[in-house]
Parts: sequence; C-alpha cells; structure tokens
Amino acid sequence: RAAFFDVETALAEQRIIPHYQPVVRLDSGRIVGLEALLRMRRRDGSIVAAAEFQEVFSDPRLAYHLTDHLIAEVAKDIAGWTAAGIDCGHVGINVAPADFIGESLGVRLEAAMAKAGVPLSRIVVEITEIIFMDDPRHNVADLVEDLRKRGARVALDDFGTGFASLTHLLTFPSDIIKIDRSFIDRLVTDPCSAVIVESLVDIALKLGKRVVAEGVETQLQADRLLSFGCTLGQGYLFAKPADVAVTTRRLSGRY
Ligand code: G
Ligand code: G
Ligand code: MN
Ligand code: NA
Repeated sequence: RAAFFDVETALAEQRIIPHYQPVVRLDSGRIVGLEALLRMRRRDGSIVAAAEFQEVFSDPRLAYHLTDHLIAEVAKDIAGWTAAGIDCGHVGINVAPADFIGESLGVRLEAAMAKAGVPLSRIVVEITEIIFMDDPRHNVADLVEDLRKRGARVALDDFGTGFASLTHLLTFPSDIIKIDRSFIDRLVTDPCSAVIVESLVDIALKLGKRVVAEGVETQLQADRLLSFGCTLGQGYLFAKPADVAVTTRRLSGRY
C-alpha cells in the first residue's frame, strides 16, 4: 500500500493527477458529465488509485493540500476542454472531512475556478454520507448552503450507506443523489435491493433531485434502473476512470 510519505512526495513532484469517469445517460451511453478521481503516478509511470491510499485523507493537512491540488488540475482541464469547444458537462469532485474545517471550501473552489476562468456552476461537490455522521465541527449544512449560494452543485455521494440517509435529504439541500454501488451490485439478484433502489429513485425524483446510479456494470442493471426512472449512471459498463487524454477523446466522441 502507498504510504503517507509516498503521497506527500508525489504531491510535491506534481505526480498527483485527476482521472475522470463519465456520468452517462443509461439509455444511450451519452456522456453528460464527469467525476474526477484522484490518482498518484509513481516515478515508473504506473498509476495508483485513491482506494490504495484512502487513509491519507484522514490527515487534515495532507487532505487539504490534495483537494487544493486536485481542484486546480480539474479547473485547468475544464478550461482546456472549453477552449477546444468540448463540452464536459458538470464535473464532480470528492472532498474529505478536512475540507469542512478551516478556510471555506467555497472560497477555495471559487479562487481556483476564477484563476482558470471556469464558472463554479460547472462543479459538483460530492459529499459522502460518512462525513455527515462525523463530528459536528464539520458544519456540513452551512458549507453545503455556502457552496450552493456560490453556484456549485452538491451531490450526496454513496447514498444509502449512512445511518440516516433520509434525514440527510431533509437537512442538506443537495441537487444530486448518487446511489451507492452496493445497492446496484445486488439490484438484479436481490429483490430487497431492487425495492430499495426503486424507492430511493422515486423519493429523489419527487424531491426534484437528479439521481445517478453508481457502479453500473451490466446491461441488466442499466435496464432495471431505467425501468425505475433512473436515467443517469456511471460504471464499468460504460467507462472506467481514465486520464485527461483519454477523457478528451471520449468527450469528442472518438471512443
Ligand atoms: O477511484 P477509487 O476507486 O480509487 O476511489 C476510492 C475512493 O476514494 C472513493 O470513495 C472516492 O470517493 C475517493 N476519492 C477519489 N478521489 C478523491 C479525492 O480527490 N478526494 C477525496 N477526498 N476522496 C477521493
Ligand atoms: O465513493 P465514490 O463514489 O466516489 O467512489 C467511486 C469509485 O468507484 C471510483 O474510484 C471508481 O473507480 C469506482 N467505480 C466506478 N465505477 C465502478 C464500477 O462499475 N464497478 C466498481 N467495482 N467500481 C467502480
Ligand atoms: Mn464520488
Ligand atoms: Na459514491
């Protein structure tokens, strides 16, 4: 596993980069947006996924710097696509609990986007439910309100995994619900998961939110989701996360 030190060194050496996974229409596979996912490039060129070093996000100082670096890279990429006349849609970024302490994430995001000439309305801040259950210092409700006031969108990520998912719908004014992969995994094989997913989609749509299904790996899952009225998803069935060059080709319709 990659250690704290490896990630810190990679950050200093500009070897922390975003990969992007498309968010697609489940019926046509058409790309409507992206999710940025942090990757570390080793000196030998190999790529290490965030899952391999997730523990570093629990270090507040490093997590803060990783987020700042990531948002600057994402802003640059969006600016590049825009300049090339390529529409990338909305781009999701994941945040760590450390991003809810100290200087406002809204201020940091606004500064990074302004520097690249990208409107904040391009950005979706994906907040995992685990953060809500964390310590009250994180002030998530205020932060969510601040982000939306500045024009960013907010997604409840890994939705359904928290102990109080439905309460979160009331407490946090999100724009998008991302249904956790664990439910999609069992969607076709487990009738109980199917009922839960159908109900979550129904609730989210009735509340006027967009719903994105995560981890869609089979056509059967996509079809079932479509029958529930869930029109958006991401997953290996459509595309794995990939670097900016591959993503540019995908967005240009060449892949
Ligand atoms: O892409 P991957 O499967 O390695 O992601 C594993 C986990 O790491 C996911 O839960 C994802 O949300 C998280 N993650 C990916 N990129 C980032 C990031 O830039 N910041 C934070 N805080 N978490 C990230
Ligand atoms: O927690 P979060 O939703 O941010 O995590 C997203 C992670 O899920 C990414 O790291 C990505 O690599 C992974 N992922 C995306 N699509 C699929 C999929 O279809 N199957 C599996 N197993 N993982 C996926
Ligand atoms: Mn996410
Ligand atoms: Na998720």
